[in-house]
This record gives sequence, structure tokens and C-alpha cells, in this order.
Amino acid sequence: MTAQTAQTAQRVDVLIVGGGFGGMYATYKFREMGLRIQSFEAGGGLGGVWYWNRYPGARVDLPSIDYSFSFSPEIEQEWTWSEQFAAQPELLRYINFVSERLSLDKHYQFNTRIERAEWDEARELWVLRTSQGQVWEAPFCIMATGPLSVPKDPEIPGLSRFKGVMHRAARWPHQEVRFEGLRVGVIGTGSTGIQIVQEVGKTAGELFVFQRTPSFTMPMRNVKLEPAYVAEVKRHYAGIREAARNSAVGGTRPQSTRGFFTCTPAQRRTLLEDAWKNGGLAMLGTFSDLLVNEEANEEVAEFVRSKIDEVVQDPVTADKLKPRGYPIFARRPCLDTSYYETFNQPNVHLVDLYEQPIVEITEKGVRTEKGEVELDMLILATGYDGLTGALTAFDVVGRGGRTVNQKWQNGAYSYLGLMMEGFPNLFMTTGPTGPAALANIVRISENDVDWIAALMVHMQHNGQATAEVMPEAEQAWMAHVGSLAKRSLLLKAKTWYLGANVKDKPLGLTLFTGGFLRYREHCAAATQDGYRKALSFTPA
Ligand code: NA7
Repeated sequence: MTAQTAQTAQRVDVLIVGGGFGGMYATYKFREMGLRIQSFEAGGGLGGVWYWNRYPGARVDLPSIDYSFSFSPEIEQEWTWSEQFAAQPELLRYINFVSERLSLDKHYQFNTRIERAEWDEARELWVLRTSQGQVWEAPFCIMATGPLSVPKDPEIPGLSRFKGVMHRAARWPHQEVRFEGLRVGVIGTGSTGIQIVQEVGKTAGELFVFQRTPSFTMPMRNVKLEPAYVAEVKRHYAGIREAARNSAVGGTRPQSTRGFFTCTPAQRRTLLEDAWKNGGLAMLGTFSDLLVNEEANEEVAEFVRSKIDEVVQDPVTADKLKPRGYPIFARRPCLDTSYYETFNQPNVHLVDLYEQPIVEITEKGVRTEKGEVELDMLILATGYDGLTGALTAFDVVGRGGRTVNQKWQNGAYSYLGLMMEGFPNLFMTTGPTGPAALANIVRISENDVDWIAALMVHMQHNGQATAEVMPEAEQAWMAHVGSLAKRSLLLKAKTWYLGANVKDKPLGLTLFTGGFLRYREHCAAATQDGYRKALSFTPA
């Protein structure tokens, strides 16, 4: 401890980093437990991903009913969703409604990044330094920093040379952006790029879609929620939440137990057609084995490719839009509203980057191997340094001066995605090696915060100052995560799930692929066992 730290440090019980769903719930939960808290958020308001991603067409790809907090029955009754899949402005309104209702934002310091977090071993405190030069200390620190909070620019030379307007999807301006009469380029065709293309294509003078890997996308079939439906949901929220908690995906989407090849070809076709008509992620839940049975997966992939042929009029464009070479659902499945139809418009042009890779960004636009595409506006929808990016972007220093960067030099390593050996009293919500990205992030956040809260109560009752995961428990969890991952087709696509989209990042599937319910069971088992097999404690 330096003399300066001693003079200026402010002290609370829990420090919370992040203002997305995890941070908001942690702020509420620990305050209700009577703890003194201080929360930080780099953005100017709450919402995390939904604060930053204001691009046109931004929309959640899980039903709004599921993608909302369950901890307050009052808020469930007071808030009414207008659409099955809410758009970003409505999501942000919901987030701010929750914040106002529970007076959460007064606990936050906004526009504040944590630049360093260090465990002071002698005093058993986490010491956080902010971008505003303050020092905060607390025995507990919650990193609710989210799996998708560090956007990634593409590694294309000349990005800063472009003289037109450049927008990043994940740092979208707060003012309205118009596209009428403009030549707009979009790089990236993941969930974000697809949402942007189908929206911007409506008004842009010309739209150039720079596609490297095509994604599989299925119809969202979004609908307005009728008052009678909403009333029914509100009557049954308790049961809906229970079903979500006990499901593999943390939502109410049906998940069949039938294997693909237990059905006849005709039955399979009917089921796939039904799923296509129902929209959303229905198709993934129609059979139980699409993420482990390669042959079944390929049949479903071929079904979706055939749908592209049905919609896209130009056969060459249709062919280029067809994803090949990786299993369907191994990249995040996208949900769209007339994405493929957009390519039938005369103002929309697909630029296939397999055929003509981008060479550089110029002052005027994008130069591919076949020539220069002049643009007035360039939009980057090029993804994130997912899962680990937030905690490796600054120094998080644990016992013995070891940083998270050092601990994760060969890939993310943690216990339940919640704790790390060498980092006592430091907790993550939706952290890597948990089910983040594969299940409803709101349900995972609530599970994680509740788990941490139960541990804190246990420590208080037992007069314990610090908790740390034991190396054997962490190793055992990693071995379990690894053995499940080996069976998964997720390994067969180059995605942010695996860290494949970030240069020099260690490759590996450090996500729990056993489903949300199993994950919860692992969490609950640790709690019920009094943490005996997993954690070591020091006395207060
Ligand atoms: P994704 O899914 O990581 O998509 C990023 C896209 O950007 C993807 O199509 C990439 O192609 C493309 N990309 C990245 N770098 C380049 C370069 N250098 N040149 C051309 N194209 C590039 O991010 P999203 O934001 O769309 O979605 C993230 C999550 O948000 C999603 O999984 C949902 O959970 C919601 P590539 O695949 O690398 O060939």
C-alpha cells in the first residue's frame, strides 16, 4: 500500500464493474443485503451492449419475455413488452425503467473505466484505480464486464485513411444517422451485420455488403405482442421463469429430445418446414442432436441453403450467400427479417471477399483485389474480442502479482465461469467457462449474482474473510468443460466462441456446453456442499 493510496482511497464492501444486466442485478442484490457498494460503467448510462449498440435494426434475438429480469415480480407486472423480439430503444427503455424503479443509477459512476484492479494481500482488499484517477477499495470485487464488451476493428490496412464517414456498430452515435442517397459499405455479416444490412438497405442510395464468411440466418418472424397474450404471460410469469431456469438455454423455447434420424425423411422435412414458418430459433430446438451429429446438422444446413435459393432471384448471389464448410449453429445462428430479400433490391450489392479479398481501405472507400468500391459511409460490424476481452484489456492483478492476462495466456481458465484460483474474492458474472453466449445472458447473470451472494452470506456466518477456488477444483471444472466441448460441433467453425476472430488469441472452446440447467446444478452442488470440495477460506 502506498501512502497515496492510504490517503485517497475510498472504501466500500463491494466494487462492481459493469452496467449491463449482471452489474445492475449485482448492484441491487448487494445493496439489498445491506452492503456498501460502488459500481462503475465505462458508458454514459446503463445497458452494456444495449447502451452502445444503437445501430439501426439492433434487436435482441431471444424473446423479450425471456430476456428480462426475473428477480422482481413487481417489475414483471409493471413493464409491458411491445414486441416478441424487442428493438434496442425498447430494451434501453426497459433497462432505464428498472434502474429508476430500483434507484440503481445513483450507485454508478458513469464514463469511468477501471484501469487497474489489484489484490492487496496484506489487507485482503481489492484496490481499483479509475480512469478519473480515483482509488476505491473493498474486500469483494465483481467483474460484470460482459462477454461482448470489447469491439474489434478488422485488421485491414488503411482504416484511418478513409475520408468518408465511418461508424462502428458497437459505438454507434446517439444522433440519428441517415443513409438516403449515400453509398454505404458494411463489413461483417454476423448477427450485427445482418441486422444492419436489412435495415440500411431500405434507404441507402447504394449498399455494398462485404461478406467474408456467410452466416446461416433464419426468419425472426417478429410480432407485436397482443394485450391478451401479455396479460396471460403476466399471470404465469412464475412458471415461465421456472421453466427457463430448468432449460438448457435459459428460456422457454421448446427443446425436443428426439434425435434427427429417429424421424423419416418426410417427417424431418415437415418438422423443418414448421420450424422455418415458426421462426426464431425454433429449428435448433426441433431435434436434440444438431450440435453433435454432423450428418443431421448437414441436412438441416442444406435445408436452409435451399431456402436461400427460394428467395434470392440471382442464382450467383444466392450461391455466394450460402454458408458452407462449417456446421449450422456452430456460429451464432442469426435471425433476420427479409435479409435475403434485401439482395433482390437493385441498390444492394454483395461483395464476396472469398473471391476478392479486401486489400486496403483507401481515402475513398474499400479496395479489393478486383478494384476500388467508392463509399460515402463505411460501417464496421466486425465483432468483438469476446468472452475474455474485457478482463485482459486492463491489469487485473491477483495473488503474487499474477495478472489475468498471465493466467489466461493459454486460454480462459476459471471455476464455473465465476472464480479464478489466485484471485480471492474476485467474481465474474457470465464469465468464460460458464454457459455465456450459449444461454440467455439475463438468466445466467441472475444465477451468478445469486451464487456469489450466497457465498458471501456463508462467509459472513462462518467468519471468513476470503474465498478462493482450490486449484484441483478449477482443474476438474476445466476438464469437465473440455470433455463436453470435444463432442460439440461448435469446434468446427472459426468464431468468437473459440477466440478465432482475434489475432494471436489462444484457440479453444472455453464455454460450458452442457446447457444452463446442468450449469445451475453444478453451481448449486458447490453451494449445498458448503463449498468444501471447491473453495478455500481464510478467517476474518
Ligand atoms: P461476429 O458474429 O463475430 O461477426 C463479425 C463479422 O465480421 C463476421 O462476418 C466476420 O467475418 C466479419 N469480419 C471480421 N473481420 C473482418 C475482416 N477483416 N474482413 C472482413 N470481414 C471481417 O460479430 P457480431 O457483432 O455480428 O455478433 C456478435 C454476437 O452478438 C453474436 O454472436 C450474437 O450473440 C450477438 P468472418 O466470420 O471472420 O469471416
